[in-house]
Amino acid sequence: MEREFILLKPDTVQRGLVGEIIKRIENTGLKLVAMKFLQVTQDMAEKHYAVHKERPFYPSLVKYITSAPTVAMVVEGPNAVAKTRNIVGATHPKDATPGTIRGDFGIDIGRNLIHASDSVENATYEIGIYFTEEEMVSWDPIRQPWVVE
Ligand code: D4T
Repeated sequence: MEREFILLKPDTVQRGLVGEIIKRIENTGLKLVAMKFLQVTQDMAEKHYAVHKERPFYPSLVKYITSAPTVAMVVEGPNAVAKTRNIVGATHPKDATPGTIRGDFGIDIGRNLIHASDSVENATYEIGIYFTEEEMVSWDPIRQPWVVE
């Protein structure tokens, strides 16, 4: 069982695509365990993107992610990281396959709609920036036996 961290970025909220994108995540069968609507602070953005600190796009990335509200989510299930990254699509929307979120809704790498952690380790780190352990909801979706054998 894996936990994956997902952030619907400010462009998703500003464009009114929150419902559309959450629907795709829900449709996978992954279990929602936490969700909140929040404005990312400078401090959170610096922690989240610390790995990119020396990259030329870092200042604009931090400005973008803090520029309007976001939706943070945690989902859980077998292969949660790989499954989520697959439905998100390639980092640059121009390379993202049609049918993926970035492939269907994006054109610019600086407005790529959604973040999803690229490993279980990074998911754990990023969940810790956005949520407390107490905010993880323990529940059993009634559909679960029809989703996971
Ligand atoms: P995130 O982290 O947002 O899910 O994206 P990816 O995991 O797909 O991609 P990433 O970590 O390599 O990049 C983080 C973030 O930086 C933006 N970016 C990236 C950018 O604006 N210009 C660039 O050249 C790159 C490589 C987009 C995603």
